[in-house]
Amino acid sequence: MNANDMAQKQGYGLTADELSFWNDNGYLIRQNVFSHDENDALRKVAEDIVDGKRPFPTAHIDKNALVRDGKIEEQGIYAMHKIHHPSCYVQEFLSRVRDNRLTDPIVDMMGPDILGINNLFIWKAPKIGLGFPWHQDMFYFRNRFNTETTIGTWTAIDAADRDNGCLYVIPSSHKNEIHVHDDLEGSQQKEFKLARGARDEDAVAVEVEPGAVVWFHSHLLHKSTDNHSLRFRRSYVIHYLSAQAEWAKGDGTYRGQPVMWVRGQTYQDKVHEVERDVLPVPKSE
Ligand SMILES: O=C(O)CCC(=O)C(=O)O
Repeated sequence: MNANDMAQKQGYGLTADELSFWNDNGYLIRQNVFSHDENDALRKVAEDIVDGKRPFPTAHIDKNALVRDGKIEEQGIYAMHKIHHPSCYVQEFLSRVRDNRLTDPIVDMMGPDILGINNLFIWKAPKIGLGFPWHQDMFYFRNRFNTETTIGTWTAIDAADRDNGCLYVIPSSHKNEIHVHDDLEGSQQKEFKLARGARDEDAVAVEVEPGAVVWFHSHLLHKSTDNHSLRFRRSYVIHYLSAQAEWAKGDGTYRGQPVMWVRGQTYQDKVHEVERDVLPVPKSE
């Protein structure tokens, strides 16, 4: 039996050392989780969406803020910031969201019943790709869900390093409460706010090869920097929630962004979603 077969048989769950690192630091990195071909296939599907070759809601396609604000002119993937919720409409992305290589570790971190609550394919274009300021994902998610944590996975489609805008994390900051997040001036993506009190001197740069995955706790302070290189820095980010979580407000009749079943059971009186395929793209789009 080769190493891959062994992993399949045993699953991709955490080793005792990984679990201990996760508990202490609030993040975890694994290299070589996805192959070059797997990443390239996803990148191609994302580009087909931008090129209009795949049906996709235009409201979920965000251009780079500098292009959006007319400060520079770029076209196609060079003009892109992200596509939002691709797994709701595109099977290849849904399969990635449900891939055991991402979700087996999450079972060990937060239990067997898992929903997907957000996902985005990010382009950080050469020279103009904008970084994400220090933030904690729970600052955003707590408006929708009552839960101890959500868990993010960040897959490197390209190599990520200090030059092209890799992630930075502050180890153990997942033990912090949620910081105040302040508005920023200038051309920013709509979602960008800055966590007050996060210090660059406490940060670790997460430099990784294509195919690596970073798991991160939703209280973990993290950021990424602008892309100063001539290379793309693409990533696919997915956020997961335990199906034991509850809606922060009301009964979830107003859900905002779609919730997806990923694995395990779901519960009628909690955040609930049944196993289903991708959604049809709304006609008005
Ligand atoms: O990919 C990046 O540059 C940062 C992504 C991020 O911080 C997030 O999705 O929360």
